[in-house]
Amino acid sequence: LPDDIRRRVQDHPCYSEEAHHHFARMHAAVAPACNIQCHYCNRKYDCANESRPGVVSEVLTPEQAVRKTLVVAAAIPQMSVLGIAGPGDPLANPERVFATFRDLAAKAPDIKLCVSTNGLALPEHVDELARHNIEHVTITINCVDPDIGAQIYPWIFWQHRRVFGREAAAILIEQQQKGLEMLVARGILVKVNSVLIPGVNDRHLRDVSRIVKAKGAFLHNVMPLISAPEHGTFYGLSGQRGPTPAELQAVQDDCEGNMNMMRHCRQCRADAVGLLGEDRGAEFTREKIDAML
Ligand code: CLF
Ligand code: SF4
Repeated sequence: LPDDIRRRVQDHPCYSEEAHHHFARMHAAVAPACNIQCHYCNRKYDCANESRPGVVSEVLTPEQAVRKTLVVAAAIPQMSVLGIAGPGDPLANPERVFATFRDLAAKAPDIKLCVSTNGLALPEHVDELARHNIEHVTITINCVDPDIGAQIYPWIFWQHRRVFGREAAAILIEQQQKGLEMLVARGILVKVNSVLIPGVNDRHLRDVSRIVKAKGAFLHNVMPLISAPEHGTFYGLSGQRGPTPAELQAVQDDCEGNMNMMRHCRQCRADAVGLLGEDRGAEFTREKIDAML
């Protein structure tokens, strides 16, 4: 890796397999609203584009989020990254997200800031992300074909109206690809998450991987659809199952020829705290933080 990229990934637990043994991240759940509907989301749970969909995170105000981050950073010295990944879409809540970033950058400038989005509102926010020195952005890209997208996204909210079906998917795909290109042009590292949905996009993710790599994405993370009943099912389509571990690995292997694959994702909660795979969120509830201060 070139030196400047190495410097940027060496303490980010998601962007470097090696770093995840040594560095922790926390998520601040400051983003409740969403601007699209994914079939795999029932809105009661965290955004499944980045997070574990079966859990409900406590939404914080930006002020509460900054306080929590400072408390966690003092308690967990390996905590290097503050990510915002839900419970809805961060860029559907831009005031809350950027207020959090602004305040945190002033109080704890060493903490890296990270954000994950479905991409619909990304192009209009790229400049502001760059101004806040965000060096890591994840876009969830499940397809590059609107016919496949129409099976994943029943609607989007776009320019003050609801748009449905293939037209909605085409707009979402266009915004995602444009956002990706704009981020790469500004030197921001982009990770692409794809939710593997058997029978819907399993054969298509190789094309997604090839295209996002060609546009300069740094890393591709193919995650399994979690469709156990307690996590919500594939809403609108009955009987949709998640992939088996073997199916997931086959698709990851298939994409690998095209680009760096992330294989250590733990599908974190929108309020996760700690090393990947470890969740210390219960130690830092709002009540406990209030009691500590
Ligand atoms: Fe969070 Fe995501 Fe940033 Fe990481 S998580 S916003 S890039 S700091 Fe990481 Fe968790 Fe997988 Fe996400 S393991 S769900 S990839
Ligand atoms: Fe749900 Fe996330 Fe999809 Fe929005 S982007 S509908 S919060 S899974």
